[in-house]
Amino acid sequence: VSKELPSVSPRTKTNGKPVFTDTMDYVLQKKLRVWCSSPDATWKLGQIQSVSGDDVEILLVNGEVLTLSPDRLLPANPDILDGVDNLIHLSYLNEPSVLYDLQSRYSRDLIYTKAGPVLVAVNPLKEVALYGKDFISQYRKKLNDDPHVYAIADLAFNEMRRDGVNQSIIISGESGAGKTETAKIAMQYLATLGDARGMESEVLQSNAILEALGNAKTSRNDNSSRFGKLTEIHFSETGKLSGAKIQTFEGGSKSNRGEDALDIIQISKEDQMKLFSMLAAVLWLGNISFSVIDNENHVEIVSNEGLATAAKLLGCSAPQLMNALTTRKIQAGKDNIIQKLTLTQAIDARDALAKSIYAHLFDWVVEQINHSLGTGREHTWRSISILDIYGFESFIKNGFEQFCINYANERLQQHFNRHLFKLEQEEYLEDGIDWANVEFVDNADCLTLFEKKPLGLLSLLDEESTFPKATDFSFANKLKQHLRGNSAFRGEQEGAFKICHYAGEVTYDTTGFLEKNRDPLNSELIQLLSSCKSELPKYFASVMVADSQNKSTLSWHSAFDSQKQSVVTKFKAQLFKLMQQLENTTPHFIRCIQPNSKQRPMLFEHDLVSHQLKCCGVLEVVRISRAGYPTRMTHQQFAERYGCLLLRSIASQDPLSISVAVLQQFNIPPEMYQVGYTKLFLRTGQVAALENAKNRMLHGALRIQKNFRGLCT
Ligand code: AOV
Ligand code: MG
Repeated sequence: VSKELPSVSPRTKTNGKPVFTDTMDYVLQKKLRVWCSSPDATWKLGQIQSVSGDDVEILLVNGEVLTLSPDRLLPANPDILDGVDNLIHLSYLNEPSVLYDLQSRYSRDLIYTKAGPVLVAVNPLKEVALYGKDFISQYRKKLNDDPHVYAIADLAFNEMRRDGVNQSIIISGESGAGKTETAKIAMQYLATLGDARGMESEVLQSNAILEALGNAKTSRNDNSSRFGKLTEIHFSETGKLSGAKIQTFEGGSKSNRGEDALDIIQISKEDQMKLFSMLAAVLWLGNISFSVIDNENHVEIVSNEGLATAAKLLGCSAPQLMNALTTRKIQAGKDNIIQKLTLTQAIDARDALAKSIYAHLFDWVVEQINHSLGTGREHTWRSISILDIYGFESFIKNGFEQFCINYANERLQQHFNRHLFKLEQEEYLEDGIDWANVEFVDNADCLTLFEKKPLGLLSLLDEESTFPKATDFSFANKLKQHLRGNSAFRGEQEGAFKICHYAGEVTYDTTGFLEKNRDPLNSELIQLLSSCKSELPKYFASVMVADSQNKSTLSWHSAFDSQKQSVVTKFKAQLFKLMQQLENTTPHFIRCIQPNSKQRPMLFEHDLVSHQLKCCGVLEVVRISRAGYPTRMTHQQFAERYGCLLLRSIASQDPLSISVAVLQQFNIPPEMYQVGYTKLFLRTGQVAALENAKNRMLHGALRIQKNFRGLCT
């Protein structure tokens, strides 16, 4: 956070210079290729045939002829730009052009494309021949410059060694988009690079263990991670792998699947037994059922195997476990009275206990893995962190989980924006050009909406969660009352509210917010765990108490009575810690895209992809670039490509003079380019204009000189 970053303001001024005014006029006038929007929300490619008034006649690729008004058209790129490997090279950066580019690459198994400095990875949903030792060595030796996760990992590694600065690879995208696979591919590259025998497979094995415990099948992904993960790979000063460390972040609910065989090479037999007995306890807890005993809906446990076996595995007596699940102590004056739980309360208590054991068990496994991957073999110097985190979510119905996930994504998006903006500035500054007119979009309003004290979403949620009489409805009303003036907030119908996120508006249903925000584990359950004879439950209880004690100034009884931290407060603290860690690294971004909703290879659904490109901010990066100078060519490259078009010879033959002469000859307006020390920076559309001029001149030349060959490259 302490890093010096440019101030971020929602500036859209362009110093009065037009950025993108007459493109369509130009396209119409020159009868160029266009995208035609059709009623079914797809785009069709065609060539303008004639223009009369508001009627534009277009010949489509399939031979069909359409007549449309210009507002249904967007400029298409010249065909030399078909399937470019960096979207920044497109002269026209509109939605159909970006989709067409990604799709045409995807159909050739080119699943990686750059969007400026960001890597876009479209999930192939099948095996693609892009990985393994040969590819790793190609990227290491710079023999392959196709965009790739390996190239990103290689860049991070080189920058780490060159600058002595920790790096991060931040992977985001929606469920099933390929984040975890991408993270593994990056790890594979880095582990191979590190070249320390044995260690490589250990790092990769840690994924298998965590996936066995932390993944579950969902409708979107057969192997969906239910946790966010930051894997730090440590290196010695000589670039050798020296260790690894894993941190996990909880998003919403956890899966309770534990029956998979675990491949736990690094954990002792004794610890494996502890792990398995806790997994078994969680499963047996799930088998405990209750029966209602009176007309107030109070319950007792149906005497079954579940209770006895779970108690035995936890190391407590069956009556102890039964009391913890069916009663609650309430303080009345100086006395404690025992209150019986209702059926719903008892079921909640049972599930809370199972989930909590599972969550703490997961954290304990992470600790064990970290212990065995710990540094020590080689002296640790710097690290590369790989973040595999849940992406922005927007469903028909959105609840507390989406609220937390999207809040985290707002924070990450801010990091992303600031960094990319900074990079952009740095490149302009390095080449000595005026950069003051780069647009920038900011999500500070939305973050303020979440974090402002005392009148922000998180504070208001916490406040309402402590009122015993509060309901999800009263919470929604409270938000409306206090946040109405905020530009990123909208009140909705009863029990709902809307947030304007960077990736679009999301309506949240407040049902369950208060309950989910309260720590579900009551003191009976913590006390039960602490009185168990088995080692792990006791350990979990001590962790819970330590967690809820703020800097351990409180006795442990008051700790879980009054100082329990809410779920969002803990979530925010975790997120801030993560952001702080990331701020101290040089970030590299990978945005994963799910190509279709059927988990089928070779199928590319435009709507779905386009939505994700917006959500993960790819269009935004592209837009930022468009406001700047997306085309960068060295004077040398530019002179080679367009120098042949010069009609008059010029005095100096150096590339810079040739470039400037070309720009002048074609009357490229001065606000459309900037001449840097080494490169020429061009605004969007300018390369297309030059290409067009070049083609016309070449065709003219062809007519004159039939055997014309290779005058220009
Ligand atoms: P996720 O991590 O983004 O979802 P995964 O990484 O688990 O998604 O990918 C989902 C599935 O897509 C994998 O199980 C593979 O079958 C396939 N896949 C992804 N990337 C590749 C690739 N590069 N090559 C081949 N197959 C791939 V979630 O964890 O649900 O947010 O919570
Ligand atoms: Mg995953």
